[in-house]
Amino acid sequence: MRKNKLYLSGICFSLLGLLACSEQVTTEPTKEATANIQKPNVVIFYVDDLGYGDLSSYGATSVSTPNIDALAQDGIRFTDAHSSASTCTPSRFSLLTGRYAFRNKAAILPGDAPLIIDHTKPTLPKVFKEAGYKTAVVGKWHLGLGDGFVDWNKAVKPGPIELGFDYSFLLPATGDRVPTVYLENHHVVGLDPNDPIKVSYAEDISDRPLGTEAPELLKMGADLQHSATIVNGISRIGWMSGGKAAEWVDEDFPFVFTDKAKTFMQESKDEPFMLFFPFSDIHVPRAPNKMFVGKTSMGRRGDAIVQMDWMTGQIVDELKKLGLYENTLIIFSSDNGPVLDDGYDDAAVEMLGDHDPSGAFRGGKYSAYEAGTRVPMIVTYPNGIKVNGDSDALVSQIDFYRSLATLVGVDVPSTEAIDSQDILPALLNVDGEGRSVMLEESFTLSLREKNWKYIAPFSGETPDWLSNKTVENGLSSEAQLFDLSKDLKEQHNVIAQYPDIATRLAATLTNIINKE
Ligand code: NG6
Ligand code: CA
Repeated sequence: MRKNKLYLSGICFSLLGLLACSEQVTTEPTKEATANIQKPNVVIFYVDDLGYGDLSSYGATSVSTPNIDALAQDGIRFTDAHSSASTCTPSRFSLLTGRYAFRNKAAILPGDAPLIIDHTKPTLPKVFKEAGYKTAVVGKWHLGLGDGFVDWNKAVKPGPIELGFDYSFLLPATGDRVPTVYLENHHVVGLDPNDPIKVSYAEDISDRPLGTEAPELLKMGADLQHSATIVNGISRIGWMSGGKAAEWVDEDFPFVFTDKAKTFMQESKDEPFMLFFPFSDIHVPRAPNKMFVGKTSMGRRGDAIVQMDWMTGQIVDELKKLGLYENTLIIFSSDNGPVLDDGYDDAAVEMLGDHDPSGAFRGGKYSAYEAGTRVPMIVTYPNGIKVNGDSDALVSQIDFYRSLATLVGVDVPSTEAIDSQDILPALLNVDGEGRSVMLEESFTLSLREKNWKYIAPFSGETPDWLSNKTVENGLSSEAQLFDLSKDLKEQHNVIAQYPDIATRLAATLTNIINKE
């Protein structure tokens, strides 16, 4: 059984300083004491496919992200922070479970996949609930729903509610996958019972035109994979029929999602809350609202970054209006590295100019190289952070689980969240220590140890769509070793010079794999 600990936050930080607070008081609090303690709210902004170099606070000059930059000014800007994987579903799986996705064979999911997290087991939102928090997820899900075949006309479950979120408002899979409807808690929003919705990833059941048949209806062209059912002038992966009244309009996302998040915060302002806010931006299809069109010279992808920055500002402003900003720990990060062409003719490549979405790193989304997982990460918490600035601590999003559990005073047994480490000191102080070793998931596995980066050999078959991509996936049938202290861009495989280091890192990787 877990034991709740009293974790001093808020007031305590200003009175006693950080050190006193990171040492937890292990006695059970009295009722009066608990009433005096203001537990911090937690907001996790989780952008889709945002690269290390995509923010002005991380060096971008072709796009300006003032709202996110203000967070960087006010908190800690991490320079060696990582999503646990270089694709979306595995990263989200690890963030919410504290376990590597390979243990669950979690890969990119179709839009009708069952929920891949076991709802009978502990999860990050359940940790928050145990600490007395209200919890919500608003935005892109992509972790599957239901336990097999989903009937979208009935209650869709298990899903986030069963995983420990009190409220959920979802884009069920990705913007480029059907169903193109919102799911609020267990139900599709605005569904007309006389027009039942059906979804298939196996056969064409579409009652709408397809991208392959009616390209004249499209706002932008797409590859074959993204050329099935057309909704809102955008062809998608998968087929859908019915549900006409429930269709989303992609250009409305910035308002729809921020409104839902604001409402949740307003309704929860008197109790501690945790809000997980995964954006649909800047994943394809990029369809920014007209308010943001033309705001950069980079076309749809750049404008989607501006839109995402605006949404971040809206939510932070609401926290400020509610008087909650000081006592809220905000984490801003991305689920994987950047990609330009991900299936739609949105001119992301042609209009890039001299913008470098990967920053100084090699690769991008899907890649075993650093840019696959090294992403922007900013943490603010005015009541809790002692020293602002840049941190080069090695941190992984898989560590949110144990770090946030410590923050809210919940003990996590060693059998739970087995891959997560408590790195709360690094989240609260520029000098706080991060990890000594860190695993990165892609189509293979890699291991970081300080300046060393080992990439395990890949023996599987690279999917065609991945081989065709311009992004360098970093896969090789031979093991690779890079010294990032001299070769940040992973150009020189030095495995022949340092065979012992490679052997040691490979052994550490095997130990992690065999952990359970
Ligand atoms: C890929 C899609 C890509 C994107 C990705 C998921 C093809 C050819 N490509 O399979 O467009 O949707 O899945 O991205 O279908 S992620 O960020 O959610 O992992
Ligand atoms: Ca992603």
